Formats: sequence, C-alpha cells, structure tokens
Amino acid sequence: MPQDTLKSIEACASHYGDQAQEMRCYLIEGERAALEMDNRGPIRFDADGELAADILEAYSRYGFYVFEGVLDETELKDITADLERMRATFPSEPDALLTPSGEPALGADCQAPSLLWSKPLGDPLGGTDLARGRHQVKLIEPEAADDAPKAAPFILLGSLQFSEACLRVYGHPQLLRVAEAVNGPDFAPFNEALFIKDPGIGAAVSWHQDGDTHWDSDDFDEGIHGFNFMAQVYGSTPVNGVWVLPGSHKQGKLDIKALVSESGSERLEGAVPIVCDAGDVVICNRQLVHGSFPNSGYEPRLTVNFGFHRRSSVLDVMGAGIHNDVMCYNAELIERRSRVIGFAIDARAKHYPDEESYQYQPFLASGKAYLWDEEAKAGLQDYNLEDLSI
Ligand SMILES: O=C(O)CCC(=O)C(=O)O
Repeated sequence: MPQDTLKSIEACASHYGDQAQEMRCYLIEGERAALEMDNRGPIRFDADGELAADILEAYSRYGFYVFEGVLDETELKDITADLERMRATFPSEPDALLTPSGEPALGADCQAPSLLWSKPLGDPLGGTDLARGRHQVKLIEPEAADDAPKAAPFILLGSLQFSEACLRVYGHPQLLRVAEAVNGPDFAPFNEALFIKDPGIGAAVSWHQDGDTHWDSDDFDEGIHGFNFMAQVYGSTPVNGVWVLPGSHKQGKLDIKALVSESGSERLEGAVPIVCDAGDVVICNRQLVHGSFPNSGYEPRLTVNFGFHRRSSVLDVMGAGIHNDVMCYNAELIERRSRVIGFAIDARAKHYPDEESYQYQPFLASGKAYLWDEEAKAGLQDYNLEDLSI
C-alpha cells in the first residue's frame, strides 16, 4: 500500500471517534480484499475484435471491473486544466449566480442543475427523499477542520457542456467499444457528471443502488439499468473512493437499512473499495450497492462519470424524474440526446488525429454526421435536461 494511502487511512480513522479502530481495519482489510480480486487489467479485445470474454465474465460476476491505464498523462493533464478553469468560475456559494470576483458563475445561465454542493464531509443525500429516497441511510458526517470552507463542491452535472477534455474522454474509442460489448451496438446515453472529492471536505455518497424504473420488470436482469464508467483523474483509494458490494447487482432491489443492521454499522460486510491509479477507468453496474465515505484523507478524487444504457431499457420508457423532469424517452429524444456521442467522437478525432475513431452504429444506420464546432458547443447548453434517467 502506498505510504500516502496509509497516512490517509490513519487521518480518516481518526475522524471516527470510538469507531476509529474499526474504521482503520475496514479500510485496510477492504483494500487488501479488493486487490486480490481478478477484475482489473487493460482493456483487451480478442482476435475477432470482441471484448475479451474473461473481462465480460468478471464484470458480470462482480458488477465492476477496473480498466487500467486507459487515460495517459497528457489526457489527465487536460482534464485537470479544465477542472482548474471551471473552479475559477464556480459560484461564490451554493446557488449564487456570480463568482467571488463578481463574474457570471459556471452554470448561472443554465436551466438544468449543474454544480451541487455539500457541507464539508457531509452526506447530503443519505437518509433523505432526494433521488426518490435511494440513499436509505445517513453515513457518519465527521467534523471538518475549523478552517474548512462552509460548502464543498460535490457533483457537477451536465459536465460535457463545461469541459472539452471530459467530452473527449466520452468519445474514447476503446471505452465506446466496451459500451457496445455490454449494451449492444445501439447503446444509448445515460448522464454525465464529475464527482469532486476534495481532501478534508469532499462529501459522502451514501450506500445506494442506482436504477429506478425496472426493478419489477418481467425482463429484469443484471444489466437492465445500465452502467457507469468512472474515469479516475488522480486515482482512488479506500478513503476517497467508491465502495461496492460485489455481486449485489444480480440480487434485485436490496434493503440497505437491513444490510447496515446486519453489518452492525455503516461499514457493510463484504464491501470493497474500488482502488485505482490515475488514468484507470472503472465500469460499474448501476445496480451494484455502492457509495463513498466523506474524504477525510489527504488525496483528492475527481471522477469523470458517464453512463450508457441498452436501448431497450430506455426506448418509450417513462423516465424516473431523478436527473430531470419525468418524460417519455421516445426515439426522437434518444436520437437528440445521442448527438453528444457524435460530438464527442468528432472532438476526439480532431484532438487525436492518429487514433482510430469509434463508429457508432445508429449514426451509420441513419447517415447522420456530427461535427464538433462552435455551433455544436453552444447547442450543448442544458443538454442534460434530456438525460436518460431510469
Ligand atoms: O463517486 C462517488 O462517490 C459516487 C458515484 C455514484 O454514486 C454513482 O456514480 O452512482
């Protein structure tokens, strides 16, 4: 274990009062168990160009897989540069329209939600009715330092309208081939966000399963609510990373309060942290029980999150109303929302001219071509009003 992670584990544990020793053991033991699992390695395709069968099998078994070394240092630097540029225009406080220096803030001209905040080391979703009550328990909210800011940036929604570097990750040809392998060649978008977990203040996301609409479906199976890619810009550790309960994506909608009670604490038995180096990209089934503790350690986490669905999971389906208004996702809406895939592929092709671009089957079938230019950029404002939220 890198020395810094151990220091962060000690720092994190020290925030948990009389549970410090249990927390310390949980973090150390969790990391050990995670690194023993056989679900990590580079993205590999077989001789026929199909995603390697053992990767698909491990993803199905555990509900997540860590693709190592997908983003190189230059691409990571582009993302952090975008984040710094965005941070410079963050509102002066939650819901403010201006930056501290009085300029229009990022997202101030958007109708759709963009930057969400939390109290430092808080768990703003846990135990609330937000997101239709999917975060059933409130995690411990440790005390932040006296000099911590009053509010910590938490989630940036509709992130692709604010960051071309994130848009280019969205158009990554190998990741899109993985999306095709898992959800079929006509896969459809879900939503995109940045999870910002600054050290000493970053908020928790309490244990939950994503997915809302299909738990009782006759066609229910492990893949019906899609998956998220989680690209790690600085890496992720047991302290700041997402924890998951392997295999829980196959078990239907679970009673998380009961899991907490059986475990005797919020430290769910059998859960493991998703441990990553910078540049790794996780595929995480949305039905997997997952969550993250407040980041009371020393290392930042920035996750470029973006998900995809099977087309059959969204076509003519009434949305859940979690990421936007309730609406029916007809073919026209899905086609319009999918334009972002086209822009991302073109933005990436322009930036990496030597890379073979991904060919998205629905565009080949419709003959539609999408160019990433100033007009396209302007047209992305509020694109997340049409996230495919199931
Ligand atoms: O990144 C995190 O801490 C939480 C991510 C998450 O809950 C999600 O992607 O659904």
